[in-house]
Amino acid sequence: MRISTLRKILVAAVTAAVALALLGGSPATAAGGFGNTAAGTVFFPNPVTQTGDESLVDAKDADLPAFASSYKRVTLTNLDSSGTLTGQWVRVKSNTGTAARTVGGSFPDWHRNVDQFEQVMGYYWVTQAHHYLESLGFGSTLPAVNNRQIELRIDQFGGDNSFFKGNKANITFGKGGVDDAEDAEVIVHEYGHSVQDGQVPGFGTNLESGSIGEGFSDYLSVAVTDFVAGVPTLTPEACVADWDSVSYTRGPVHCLRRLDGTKHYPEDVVGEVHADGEIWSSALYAIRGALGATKADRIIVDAQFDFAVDTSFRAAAQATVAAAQRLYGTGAAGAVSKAFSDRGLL
Ligand SMILES: [Ca+2]
Ligand SMILES: [Ca+2]
Ligand SMILES: [Ca+2]
Ligand SMILES: [Zn+2]
Repeated sequence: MRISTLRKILVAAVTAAVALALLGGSPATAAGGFGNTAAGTVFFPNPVTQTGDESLVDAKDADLPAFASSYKRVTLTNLDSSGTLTGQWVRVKSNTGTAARTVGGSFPDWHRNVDQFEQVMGYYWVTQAHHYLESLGFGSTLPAVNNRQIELRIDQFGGDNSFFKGNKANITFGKGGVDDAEDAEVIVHEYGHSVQDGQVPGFGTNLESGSIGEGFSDYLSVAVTDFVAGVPTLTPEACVADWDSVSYTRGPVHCLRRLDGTKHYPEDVVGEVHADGEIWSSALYAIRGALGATKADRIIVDAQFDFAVDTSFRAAAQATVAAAQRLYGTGAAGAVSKAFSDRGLL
């Protein structure tokens, strides 16, 4: 499914998804079972965004001095008591390399040249993505979203690709070019697919619904990294996967895709979900610009409960306008409607 050597494809390995309603997450769901924390080292969200240096290169996974300022010691939350990367919202299930384990209650200060670094990244950023949704009220004032334990396989695929299988709660990260799980925006992109699948099991069965899946996942990757690492950013906020994309984009600014494109429906449709997803993501980004992050993201995520698995752009846009009306009234609905109609989606 590679459309060019310069554009990475996050393959949507859509299978006949069995909707496993894993409400409550893992077998160890007993209340209080995931109350543990441990320190760990991550990129926050990736070294290009953190330094503003678009000239950084993978250098075969070497821990060069140029990366030193990008390592950040953080607290991993929602862990069980095993000392492994097993928690309420994510479990790292890695079949190669040594599985990360705490030493004296903390995960050692691993850097990018060892496999355990990407494992810690995957755990931390999926958990942060879930925290972001909780911070918006999902699971309290709004319905719960993705209330299950996502399973990650880290550095398990030699190609420069990441994807999900089955019910999309099972994500594999590749290690081609920059290891995919060294970039929080790649991690959260894949998590975005699991969010939609959690809301509408099997979501994304045709071109337009699949494009919405890619566009939302790109959008969520920026929304979460903005929330956790803050804005303004040293690289363009609208740029997705600033670090992973150095391996396959020419620059000078490296982006897998962007949220601020000018594509218009239907004339810019090319029939490929990632490319066409930029029409959708730019509408979501415009809603964020008009209403602010919190209101926009409550509307965008809440609307998705009402999407059909094979929704059209138009029907999904209408559902999003309806969510804006329901949550914030006519003014917000008008702003959302304008974002979609400006792009030919309404
Ligand atoms: Ca690495
Ligand atoms: Ca990569
Ligand atoms: Ca970015
Ligand atoms: Zn994707």
